[in-house]
This record gives sequence, structure tokens and C-alpha cells, in this order.
Amino acid sequence: MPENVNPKDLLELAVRLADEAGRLLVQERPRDLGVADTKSSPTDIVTVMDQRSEKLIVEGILAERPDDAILGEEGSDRQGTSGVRWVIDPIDGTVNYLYEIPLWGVSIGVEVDGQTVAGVVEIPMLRETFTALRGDGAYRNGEAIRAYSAQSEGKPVPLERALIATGFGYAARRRAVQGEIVADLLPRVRDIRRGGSAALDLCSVACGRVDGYFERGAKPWDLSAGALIAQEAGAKVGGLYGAAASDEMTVAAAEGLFEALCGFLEGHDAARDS
Ligand code: LIP
Repeated sequence: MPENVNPKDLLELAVRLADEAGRLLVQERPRDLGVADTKSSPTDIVTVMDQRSEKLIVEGILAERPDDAILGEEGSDRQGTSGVRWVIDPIDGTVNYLYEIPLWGVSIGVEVDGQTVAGVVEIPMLRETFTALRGDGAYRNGEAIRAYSAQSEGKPVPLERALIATGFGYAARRRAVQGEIVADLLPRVRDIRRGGSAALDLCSVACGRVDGYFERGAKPWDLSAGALIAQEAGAKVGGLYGAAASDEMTVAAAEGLFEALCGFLEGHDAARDS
């Protein structure tokens, strides 16, 4: 661990900034909030509140730790000298935020020498704060959580009884393929949930609100904190063919279901766009 780097302190700062950003997003949301800009496609939107939330978090980090690196969804991309990097999604679930669907959150992951050591996902409208420190477990509002739904009784959930969360990209061609794959998965599982936020979906795996999650196209800022929280809650988080989780494909579930879900996705060559 580099000098003056204590993961507990990093998590404390992340939790404080996620809380402040969450309050800003709730208390200062303009009544007539609109789309400020679009990114990879006309439906990949950003609002002024995404930008304000990211600005608040970046300024808070630099005030305490000016030598750290920062990667943020809304454009922050700063190099550092400390070995510490912050990976920020100022609003994960921006479309939900725009439509006033309460399933959005602030996600902050903290890496040391390239490994995520701390993470927080703040979900203001559900009054939930998910946190994790590498090697120290995962928590929701300070209570320890495990990646097993009540139905599973801690035993591996077979695919046909699994509640699976997933997400779709912003490009029409990719969505068409994702729709085909979900259509074939539907008769093989308990049901599908499309929440609209990878960070919230990973936290749902971590506390057993869903049994599994998969998505092609999730970005580092969507995954950083949520993946650590799911792993520290006992879930496996990875990609296909033994790869690490990435925008190619991310799968998260407890042992047994993880392999079954990867098997299904590999069988459908799911990491494709046509
Ligand atoms: C969202 C992801 C979600 C995905 C959405 C979107 P954003 O991130 O968290 O999993 O399905 O299409 O990319 O854009 O709200 O930060």
C-alpha cells in the first residue's frame, strides 16, 4: 500500500462525497429538468445534474487528495502521482433520474495501484448506502449483506429459478442482439428485471434482491464500486470464458448460477453486436 493511503479513510471520503452529491441531486433537481447533451447516441443523455454532481465530487476529492487520479463518466480524466484513482459515476441511471424513476444512484470506486479497494453506491430515493472495503465484506446502511436471495437459503440457485437483472446499450444494433438473447433466456429463468442502473443491479445481487446480473457495454464507472460490493458479499463477478468483467460482458451471481449464466451467454456468443 503506498504511503498515506488507508482504504478506510478513502472509503470515508467516498461515502461523504456520495452523500453530498445525493443530497444535491434530490434537493436541487430543477422542476423542468431536460437533456443538456447526448453522447454515444441520441438516447445516451446527460443532464446538468450529472455535470454538477461530478463537479462536486471531483472538487471534494482534490481538496483532500490533490495528487490522486480521477476518471468520471462526464469527462473527468485526470492523471495522478499517488497511486490512487477515483472512478466516478455522478448519476448511474440517468434516464431514470430524468423520468423521476427512483432507481438511480451515485457510484464512487477507489483503486490503489489499479485494484479497487473501496466502493460506495448511494441510492438516495431508497435511503440506501451500499459500501465495501476489499477483504472486509459488504454492507447496506452499515449492516452486513450476503449475495443470496431469501429463496435460495444459501444454496446455489438453478437458472430456471433465478431472477436475473440485465441492461441494454444505447445503440439500436446492439439492442437488437440483446433483445434476441433476452427472448431466449426468458423461458429458462424465473424472470428478468431491467432496473436501468448497473451499479444498483450489482448492489441488488449483493443483497439478494436479484439472483444474478449480466450486461454487455457496462463502463468502468458503472462497475467500479458495484463489482467490489457484489464480490465482498460473496458473488462471483467476471466476463465470459474466464475473462475479467469489462464492457465486453459483465456477469455477477453466486457460485453455481454464475457458471450457468456464463454457459448460456457463451452458448449465444452474447458478446457480439450483430
Ligand atoms: C446506465 C447503466 C445501465 C445501462 C444503461 C446506462 P448511465 O448508465 O448503468 O446498466 O443499462 O443503459 O448505461 O448512462 O445511466 O450512467
